[in-house]
Amino acid sequence: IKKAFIFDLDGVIVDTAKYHYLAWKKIADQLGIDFTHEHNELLKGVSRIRSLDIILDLGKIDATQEDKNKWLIQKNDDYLLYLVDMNQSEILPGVLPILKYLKEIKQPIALGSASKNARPILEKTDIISYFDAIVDGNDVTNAKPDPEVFLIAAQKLAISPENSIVFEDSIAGVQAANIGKMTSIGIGDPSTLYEAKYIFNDFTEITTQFVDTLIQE
Ligand code: B16
Ligand code: MG
Repeated sequence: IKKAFIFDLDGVIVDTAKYHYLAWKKIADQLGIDFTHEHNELLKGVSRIRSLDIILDLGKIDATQEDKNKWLIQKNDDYLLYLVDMNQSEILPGVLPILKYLKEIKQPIALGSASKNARPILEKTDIISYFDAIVDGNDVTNAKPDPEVFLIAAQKLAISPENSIVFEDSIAGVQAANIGKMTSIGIGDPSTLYEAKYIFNDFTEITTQFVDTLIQE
């Protein structure tokens, strides 16, 4: 049987979550908004525009569309600077062996990311060829926790949602997978990702045996 293995990008394949945080933090500091790592959890998996709104809400700031556009551009410019030197060494531990294993056993693989920068990141880290389908922030209208991004990914792989498995580091992404009736696998802190069906601290804890059981489930 074939299952769709759908990977989130930021925080699952690469640790770009830290770069998103730094770029947002700079804007929050400029605006005098207290923006902690805890607040940042709310931004994971969330679109760029929605992220800015969440930060402005934290500071109870009412901004014009013009200002918002300016900050959105600044955030992405700063974020892209962190990506300039990115290479395969930034792939999180344990991810590559699982991608290789899935390829070896001919299971379909997709990317399901909210990021509009997903393709360049997959190219820089030299793993784009593993993906049979790529669905990112440029392809969706509804952000996670809406399941749209994962549903399109499964559709592109011609696999039903029930036979789809989603690896996610964000609360919004785990909820999106659950709402889409997919098997959710949380990667990260169990105290934030408790809604996931399975939770692992990172990919080094995911074995090929576990992958096999997912396929048979
Ligand atoms: P961009 P993922 C998400 O990617 C990030 O988790 C989230 O923090 C970010 O705001 C969003 O992408 C948009 O990213 O600004 O690059 O378009 O986790 O869904 O892969
Ligand atoms: Mg993520």
